[in-house]
Amino acid sequence: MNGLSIEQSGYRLGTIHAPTRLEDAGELSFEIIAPDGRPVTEYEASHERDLHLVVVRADGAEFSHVHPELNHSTGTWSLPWTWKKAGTYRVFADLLPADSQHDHALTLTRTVHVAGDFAPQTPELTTSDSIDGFDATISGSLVTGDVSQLTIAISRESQPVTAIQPYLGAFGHLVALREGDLGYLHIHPESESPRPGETSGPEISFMAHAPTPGKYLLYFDF
Ligand SMILES: [Cu+2]
Repeated sequence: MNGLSIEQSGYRLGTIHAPTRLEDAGELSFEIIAPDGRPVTEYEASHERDLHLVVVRADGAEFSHVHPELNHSTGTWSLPWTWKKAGTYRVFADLLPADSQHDHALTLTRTVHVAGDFAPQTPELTTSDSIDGFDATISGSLVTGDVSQLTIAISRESQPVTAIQPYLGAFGHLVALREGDLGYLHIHPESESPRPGETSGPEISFMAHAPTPGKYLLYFDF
């Protein structure tokens, strides 16, 4: 299972610097430290970005998938940041150092605490959700220890949405975390990479591998 450690293959996620109080507008920054102790400055892009940052509150109720900027001379990644809710967060950095021998991304993670009133939530088991007038419904079942197909259908005002545009080199990005330890699942889109000008919809399919029984938190960007 990926995404359970600060370190993977000798690469390490350094200290996360971020605002310490709720609603303070500041910056979140960090470095990826190479096995030789220096910050990594060269990366290999995947899904059009050198690094994908996922920030999730430990109860699953807060989620963001963002793309910080790299200072190429210092190796520091940063982006404007404001904490909106208190609690304990897990920060995941998904990246592939250019000089590594690996052909798949590393997922490094750290815990960050945000002080304030915190009432943990229990995400409901549901197969649908809505945002900005779009409805998403997921079908398919995760099968323990096997690869399962998950399909997400997007509609708007009960009409199927058939003009989904590519975003970061795919028609959608699914992040799946195991409830309990927030282990980070490998998810692959089922379709080929979009060609220029190509659109898709209303269904986007993924292949997911769930190593253990239990509940999984799924987040879909499109
Ligand atoms: Cu990303």
